[in-house]
Amino acid sequence: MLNKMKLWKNQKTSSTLRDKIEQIKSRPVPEHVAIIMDGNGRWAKKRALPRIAGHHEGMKVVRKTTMLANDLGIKTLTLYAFSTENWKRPKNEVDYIMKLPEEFLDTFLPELVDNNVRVKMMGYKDQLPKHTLRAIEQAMEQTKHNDGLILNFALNYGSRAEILDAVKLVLNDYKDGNLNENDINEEVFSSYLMTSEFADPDLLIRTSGEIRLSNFMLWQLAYSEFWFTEVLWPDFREEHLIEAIEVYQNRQRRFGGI
Ligand code: V0D
Repeated sequence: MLNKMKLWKNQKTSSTLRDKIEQIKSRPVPEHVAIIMDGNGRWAKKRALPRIAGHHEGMKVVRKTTMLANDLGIKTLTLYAFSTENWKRPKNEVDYIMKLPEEFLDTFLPELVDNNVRVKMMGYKDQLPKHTLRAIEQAMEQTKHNDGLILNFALNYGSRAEILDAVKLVLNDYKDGNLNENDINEEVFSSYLMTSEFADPDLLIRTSGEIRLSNFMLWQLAYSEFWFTEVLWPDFREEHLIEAIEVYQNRQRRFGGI
């Protein structure tokens, strides 16, 4: 009897989840969602586990989040996986993190291919270990004809450096006579950023209770909706992404018309 109850309860929860997905899809879905995946270390500490255990758990959440984003019809999912500041962490932790793309892709690349997901990366590639970059470039190559969700990993990314590099590129084009001062506007400047191929994020999610941007997509987030949660990234579930999007859709409905 108890087991039957459990079964019934589970079925009920999963059907409301499906209902909510259908509800979300009947209204405008954010085209570009960006997530700062924070709280892996804290998740591990709470369990007296090494920090790397939190990163590993966080990697599994990337998979689930990607699949749901794809189901919802989100066009681009940008995930902040590693910042230019993260090199300051202990070497063994950085070494471990740099193996995660390989582990992730060894396990999930076939599933991404099956689900028409296209893998991309933005960030400074030069400092990345060869093995990390090789795995990611292989994934980008193998998914380049997919036209479903774009899964964009921000890896060794920093927004101020990105903006300064864009300024330098602008100056170069100016110096070479390819660009006039009066032609430089927001749209043109955007085209010099690493994100030139993407629309600006409609929705930013940050987990783990920190209410700041930490040098993430400063230019691109100028008009985005923000959704913050205390939930640690390894504890982030379908229901949380759904809630964030519901909040986004309600804000759009209330303020979008004015
Ligand atoms: C650690 C939580 C997947 C954030 C998620 C190298 C911190 C798990 C990837 C990944 C990381 C990156 C590129 C790719 C496929 C997978 C990843 C890093 C960290 C930084 F093509 N998880 N993940 N990359 N963590």
